[in-house]
Amino acid sequence: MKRFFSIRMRASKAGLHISGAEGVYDERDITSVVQKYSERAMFHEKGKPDEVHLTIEELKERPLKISSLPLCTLNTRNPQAAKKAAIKVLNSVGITERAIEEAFKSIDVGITMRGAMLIDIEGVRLEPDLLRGVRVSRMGITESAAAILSKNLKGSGINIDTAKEALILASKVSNYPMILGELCISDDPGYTTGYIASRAFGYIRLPHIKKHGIPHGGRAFFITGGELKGLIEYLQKTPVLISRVRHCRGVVKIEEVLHKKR
Ligand code: PML
Repeated sequence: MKRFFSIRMRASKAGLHISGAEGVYDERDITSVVQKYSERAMFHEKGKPDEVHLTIEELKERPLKISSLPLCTLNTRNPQAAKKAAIKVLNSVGITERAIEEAFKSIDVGITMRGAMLIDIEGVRLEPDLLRGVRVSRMGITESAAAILSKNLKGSGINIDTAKEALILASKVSNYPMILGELCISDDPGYTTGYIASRAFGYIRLPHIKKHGIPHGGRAFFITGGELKGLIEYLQKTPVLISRVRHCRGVVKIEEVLHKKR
């Protein structure tokens, strides 16, 4: 059986999260990934960390193979428009406005969590550790799928690690039936594109969801009835590999997205 390794990095300063990265890789990629992750940890726009944790762990379980979510970018031009679009799309998969507002409000508080919030459709926060959240782990992409994804994203000018890694994470998350949707805003001050994700509409990038220079962000998973323990176990522990890539479109209007509900 082929051996796979989960490689994880998290960097912090004075106990505060600076950056993180995560992937599932072949044994032969370990040294180059460790170098890439170390560089990312040490040269981050949020500053120099005083603690970096790198974990290399062989997976004992064969990874579950899934498809990526289809991807598109909305033509949003400012935070108000991006928030309005997020509410419209997430609302139409059954998430209440109250829950979506709770996610935006918690992100706006400005405490960047290492992991994600879990919010039920009425807006109640359910993650066991409200400061850390739940970090999604053990996800990656096969070499052939990664080549296709890079080619597809190149066409839209977004062949960048940040977008690819977020798509891989969102695809793993949305594969679990209890997840209705996700909202994500980067905590990098210079990265102003966020996204929403759901099985029904795929991965929708939201340019200008925050103003340039804002140093906080966050992730919220909107969940519906089911056992929390099983969900957290899946998010943290189940190894998942993207082995098929769905279509990646360029810039679209919200009407085109809502029209295409699967
Ligand atoms: C993060 O993981 O820090 C957020 C990434 C958001 C990526 C949005 C995109 O460009 O598709």
